[in-house]
Amino acid sequence: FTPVTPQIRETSFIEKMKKTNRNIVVFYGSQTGTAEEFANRLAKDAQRYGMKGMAADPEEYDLSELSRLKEIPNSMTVFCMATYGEGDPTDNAQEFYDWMQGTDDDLEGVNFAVFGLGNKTYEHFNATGKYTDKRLAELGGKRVFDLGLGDDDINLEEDFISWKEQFWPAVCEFFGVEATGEDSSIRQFELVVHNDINMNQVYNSQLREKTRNSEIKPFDSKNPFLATVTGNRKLNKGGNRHLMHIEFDITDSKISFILYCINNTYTILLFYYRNIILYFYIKYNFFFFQNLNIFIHHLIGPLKALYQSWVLDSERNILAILEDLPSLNPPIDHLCELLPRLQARYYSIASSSKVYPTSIHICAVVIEYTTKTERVFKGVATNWLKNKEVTDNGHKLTIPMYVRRSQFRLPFKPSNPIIMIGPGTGIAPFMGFIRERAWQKKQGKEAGETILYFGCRHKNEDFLYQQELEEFERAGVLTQLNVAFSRDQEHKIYVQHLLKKNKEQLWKLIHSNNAHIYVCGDARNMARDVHTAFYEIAEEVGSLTHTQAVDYFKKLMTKGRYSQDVWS
Ligand code: 2AM
Repeated sequence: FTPVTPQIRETSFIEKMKKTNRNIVVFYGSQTGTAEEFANRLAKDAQRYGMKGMAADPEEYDLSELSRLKEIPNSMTVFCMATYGEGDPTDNAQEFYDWMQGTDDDLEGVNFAVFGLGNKTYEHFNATGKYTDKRLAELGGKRVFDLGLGDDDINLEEDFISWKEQFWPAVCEFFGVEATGEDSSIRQFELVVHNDINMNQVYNSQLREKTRNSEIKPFDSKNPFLATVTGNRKLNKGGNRHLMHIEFDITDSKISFILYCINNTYTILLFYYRNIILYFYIKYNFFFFQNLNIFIHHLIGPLKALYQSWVLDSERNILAILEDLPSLNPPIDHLCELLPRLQARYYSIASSSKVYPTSIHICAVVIEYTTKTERVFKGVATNWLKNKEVTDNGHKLTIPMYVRRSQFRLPFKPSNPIIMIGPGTGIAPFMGFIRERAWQKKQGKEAGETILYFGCRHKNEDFLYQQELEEFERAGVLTQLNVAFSRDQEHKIYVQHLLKKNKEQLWKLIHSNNAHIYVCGDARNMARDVHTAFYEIAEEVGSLTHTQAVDYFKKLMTKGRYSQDVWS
């Protein structure tokens, strides 16, 4: 498949819009691709209303030109902005975000709308979308339609569609235009049959190392480092799951990890490219379900409940839909357009750059289960990683990756006590923390109390890094190792139950000794229940009211003394 229009680099979006005769630009702050996909859909929708749109990565354009948008008649800009981590913008929107904070440009005459992508299980729900909407208005921009707040915890796709359904009529009214009623027919791809082709020139999904023209620029999502896999082992002893520990060699990468990683953990990112999508499509039988909306939203119209149960709850991916609805027979070029780009995956780093400066370790659980329609669902990234065996026959297996900075880091002063809570693979960053504390101790620094709360199903099955943890405890690096085995007895024992048991000690560490709390793992249940346990401790031992307790931990968070690295 060949893209219809060749890519031309142009950093002025205004010039590009003028040259290509467009009047709507949809910028996306996207980390995992959803905001990017929404932006593409909005840009495409525009032609239904006789307008012409383009989606754009803010990192690739000079956003300080925003005030010039009014040079284009009947123009507007839309921002699809995802919020990440502790209310942060995505990497590709960081520069734009900084610009908004610092600028006093006059945006009078610039028409805009914002759709935010967030998740209610996180404290700073949609902070970036809210800020963008507020700031553009403060600078004098004209809000054409109200801010949309998508919640990924429930159904982000539905939130987006509902917003979009009201957004376009508002835009039409604003510009005094009417819908043409025609669906877009412009294709991004076209099917070309090549009869005579040199197979050596066919992309076979192997990434080749690019010659880097700048030694200073760090590796990033658009320019990943190809790291060699130097270790891959199963961590659990039994059970039918596969928990893995993988090691990558980053020698020669000059990765900033080595330069900046003082007391920091990092999040590692692995990813793929669009080109191998069909390969995965066949091999792994996977797909993001949201994209199917484009297909079947028209089919089922208002029957959202049916969509929820037949597609989402039954986890039917594109392949399953095509199998189960044989009358759906989309042309392959159209299908290609609907397939989302494979996205980068983030993992917490389980190693410390102090101890292993040239390697990075991660720990992850391989996703595999049977869906309601009796199909086997295999997580793409974890199954891909699982099969990355270390071979010594001279053929090196590599993985494209880069490292991004994370807020999740050890306290600046090694003497501060730390309380780490990480059940399951939530242990990963703490292995890095503990190794770093061991290193600090060896350097003669006075390390404060180092307390770990880990949880797993069975002592003899999935007690990850058991041997290492017990050795750290014996050596006095880990001053307390608490493990909750949830299924070794009749009733469940979870990390928060153990926290409650040690409430006096914990409250003293937090309230009087300046302890830092870290929570890593499942966001939806564990992180919330742990939070509640801390409220109860503050109420029971510290005699605070519930409101005071909530306030107390909110303050700890803003001071960076209660950090979470959680996922749902
Ligand atoms: P379970 O699967 O037996 O319910 C790592 O996944 C560990 O976290 C498992 O032992 C799991 O127990 C436990 N876990 C599940 N839900 C939890 C929750 N809400 N809070 C804390 N731990 C939880």
